[in-house]
Amino acid sequence: MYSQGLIGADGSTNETEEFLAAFQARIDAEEKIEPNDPMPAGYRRTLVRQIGQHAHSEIVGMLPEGNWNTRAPSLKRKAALLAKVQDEGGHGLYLYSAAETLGVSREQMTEELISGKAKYSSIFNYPTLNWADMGAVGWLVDGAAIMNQIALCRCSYGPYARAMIRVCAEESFHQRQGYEIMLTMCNGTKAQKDMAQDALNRLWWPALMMFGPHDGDSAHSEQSMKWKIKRFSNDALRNKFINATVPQAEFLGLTIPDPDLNWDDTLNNGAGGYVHGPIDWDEFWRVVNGDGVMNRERLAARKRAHDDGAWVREAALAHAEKRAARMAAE
Ligand code: BYC
Repeated sequence: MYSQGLIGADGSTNETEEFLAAFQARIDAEEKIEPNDPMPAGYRRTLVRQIGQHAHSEIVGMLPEGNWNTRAPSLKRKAALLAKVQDEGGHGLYLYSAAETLGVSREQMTEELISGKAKYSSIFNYPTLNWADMGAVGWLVDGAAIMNQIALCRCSYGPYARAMIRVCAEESFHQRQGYEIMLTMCNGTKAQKDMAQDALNRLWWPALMMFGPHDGDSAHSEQSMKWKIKRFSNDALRNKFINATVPQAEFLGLTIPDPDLNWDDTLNNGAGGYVHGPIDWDEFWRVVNGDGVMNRERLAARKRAHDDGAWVREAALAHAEKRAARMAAE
């Protein structure tokens, strides 16, 4: 059993029906899968893909907000923003570590990011143009991230699920931090409230796109839900997010930029829910495939950071070699 779940050089696997059924039975029984457990190659591949993309999103996600660290309007705002951006870096590191437990190296993942081969969340390819965007990013982007990640705390893969618990605690603080910026601006001057509305107008649709394509167009959802990597479909989470966020916009006195947004009493077993207007999927795929406003700049910034850090990696290696030589001599 333990030798199964391996991928041959030609991409084939040696998985028997019995092996796959035994694995599915563990998933169905809500057992957590741990790094040394046997697992189908497809399960491992899906996790490496998703956790890798998630890690990259956290790391690239530091850039749009890092852009405002030097221009925060007060010391208090600056301290909170710095801490938030550092938290995102920490999330990236937990996630790279979780992916490493599946046999992929951090170097390989980094190479795939800076070469443009790996995906990361589309949302981070939009620019942050003014201070209100810091409020809207915290409120909407971290809000969408939590909606997705709360479900991931129950992911069947143990290291990913455990990483998500701490990430969610921090993201929920980030969301409140963003909402509080929006609240302050909406209670400020007319110009400030207009900035808040403008940020919502620009970031609403990209935030909805964070949840991925509609269920019928989502290549991986069905299998990922069967393996309990995903607990909810893309549309289900998007709808939960809209239902939670519209009342928050109303409290701010802001208008959701969707003329087709409608309440439907019959949804969610009679509890009701919003129905949203059409999402521009052409824009989504353009951004995902590298042609958004900020894609090139984001990758260039990551590459620059990697190149600038070369001396640290070299020094750490030289130190490790010196230490090993000293230990060998003792
Ligand atoms: N952007 O079959 P589907 C954060 C890709 S960071 C780009 O539905 P899946 C934060 C998808 O990868 C938030 N690509 O895929 C950080 C797939 O392509 P491949 C990041 C997207 O995996 C700093 C293809 O489209 N959160 O929280 O079943 C500051 C087909 O999609 C996107 C996560 O990564 C997108 N929006 O479902 C603030 C959460 N959507 O791989 C906040 C973990 C889809 O076949 N990830 N694609 O080439 C997930 O939950 C799932 O991977 C997704 C997509 C729901 C995103």
